[in-house]
Amino acid sequence: MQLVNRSLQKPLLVLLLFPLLPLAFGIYHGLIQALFRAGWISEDSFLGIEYYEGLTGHGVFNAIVLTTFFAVAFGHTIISEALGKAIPTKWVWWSTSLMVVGSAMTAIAIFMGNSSVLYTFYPPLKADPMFYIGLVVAVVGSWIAFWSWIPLYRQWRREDPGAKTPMAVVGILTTFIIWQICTLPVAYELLFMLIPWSLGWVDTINSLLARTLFWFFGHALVYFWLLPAYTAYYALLPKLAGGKLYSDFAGRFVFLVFLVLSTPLGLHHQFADPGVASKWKAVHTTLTALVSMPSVMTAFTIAASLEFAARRNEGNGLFRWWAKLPHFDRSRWLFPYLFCGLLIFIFGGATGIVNASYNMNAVVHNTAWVPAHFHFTVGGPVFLVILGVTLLLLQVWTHRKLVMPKLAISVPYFWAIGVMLMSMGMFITGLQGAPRRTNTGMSYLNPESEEFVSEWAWGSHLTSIGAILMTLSMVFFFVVLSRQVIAIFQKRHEEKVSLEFSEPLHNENVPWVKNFGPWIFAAVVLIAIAYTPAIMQVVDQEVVPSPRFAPNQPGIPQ
Ligand code: HAS
Repeated sequence: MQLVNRSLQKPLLVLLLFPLLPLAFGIYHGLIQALFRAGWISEDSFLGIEYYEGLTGHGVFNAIVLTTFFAVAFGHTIISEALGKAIPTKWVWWSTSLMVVGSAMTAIAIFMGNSSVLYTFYPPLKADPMFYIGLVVAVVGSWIAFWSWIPLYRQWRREDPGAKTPMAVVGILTTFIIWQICTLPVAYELLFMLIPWSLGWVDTINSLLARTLFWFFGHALVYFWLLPAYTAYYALLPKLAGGKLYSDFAGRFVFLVFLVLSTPLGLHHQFADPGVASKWKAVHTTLTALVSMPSVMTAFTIAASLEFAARRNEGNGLFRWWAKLPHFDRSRWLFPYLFCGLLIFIFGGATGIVNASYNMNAVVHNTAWVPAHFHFTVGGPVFLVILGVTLLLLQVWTHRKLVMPKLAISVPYFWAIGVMLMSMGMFITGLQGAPRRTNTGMSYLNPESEEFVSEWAWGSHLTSIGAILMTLSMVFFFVVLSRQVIAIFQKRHEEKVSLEFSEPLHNENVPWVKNFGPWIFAAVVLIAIAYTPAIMQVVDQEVVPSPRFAPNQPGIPQ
């Protein structure tokens, strides 16, 4: 495959490297939170950053900024390499610049200290207008990237009408079609509700409508995070393992089912909210159960692809073939990033299914169980694929081989063990009733505090040990990354690196998974059915005016 447009190198480096700066803050704050909650350090360790301010940064930088920049960078690379099309540099710069400016505005608003609204920005928590405007600008930047790919894809289809769209392109276009659909409701929330309210143009806000619009976007957001990882699993992992993708049809079907089912199920985040009838929550619960199916299919398809690769490499036995996978092969250092992510995701998926059960959700909602679940998902496969593929894309765009493959291989293993311990600790304390968040200055493990809960000690200590290992893993990652960046500027060792896409073992030819059109139509119809009555019910309710609240002073309007 040919990399067609080297003029994209600079914006691509910006997309890959810029979000790693705020990520470093996000990682630091994650560690501090865990140690503080376990009573190992005092409030002073937050370095003057208030708990909710840091938590807002942790969520926004790690879960929104990093993931969006990565998805766009991965998308540019896939469209360039798999379709062999030159993306107009002008559009890439426009998109990248808006994303950088928007993210910087939001970051400044967070660090000004008056935007501690968390990544969910639920009213009546109110942020500085710059927080919301920055988010809008960044999202528009990501849209422009997607729009620049559409004419290239259509041109590619016209040139070769019978050809199958490459799997990586199916994956990345599905990701961005979902993104385009799901960002519309949150754009409405931001433009017509939160921004006028934060500017003081209107006095009141319908908090329940804002939450509903947020989750209309918010659950699809998790698939916007996940699907670039699935793109790597289907398009890169089988080849990396030394084999082939077990079923071409399964991959295409999985992405297209996600396209239909990712959005119309956000009410499963609002089971505890009054004001939305149970029957609509039940519809969303059913759709949530259905959206687990493409992940279950992925588990089987990818496991079969890995088994095929290992047996090809003389692996045998029921489980012994695992040993024949390239877990520590320096020339295939990316493998453990993807593989460890899959292992972690087994637990992320199982706990997601617990969350999705109406009754069991009542036990775990708003407890430490929920962050444990999402560190097994967005902090597992999603994050490890981002780390590994970022290193890969740096090589692709700068023509430098990875300089420290041995250290790079240690990163996913330390991360995986760390995230397992951290999340296990939070599962335990969550089931014991530990809340998901805590008030500023409150560690439940300070024996001198009135809030001291001795039963949560064991799990919280486990969480802290895990958080330390995760931080260590990130230190290793940043060493590898810094060394790689230095190599880019030392103008030597130029060596072409390309994305190596997997071949299918079974190359089924199923016509109804060839076009996006019918699936987009089905998605829009299903969203209309699942959301229209629920939103009408929320809109019809009388708005109870609420003053502004700040999380660091619960109960005290600001
Ligand atoms: Fe979730 C809350 C339900 C998946 C992220 N989720 C969250 C939040 C986040 C999040 C961030 O129903 C917190 C939001 C907040 O701030 O309040 N989630 C689910 C369900 C799934 C699920 C049913 N979540 C994800 C993914 C995420 C993510 C993916 C990020 C990327 N989640 C919920 C619910 C809540 C929730 C409720 C609300 C909780 C509350 O009360 O607040 C499913 O999609 C999961 C399906 C996954 C599987 C796993 C498949 C396994 C694979 C690995 C195979 C391994 C191999 C390795 C091949 C069924 C693919 C080889 C192995 C061999 C054995 C050979």
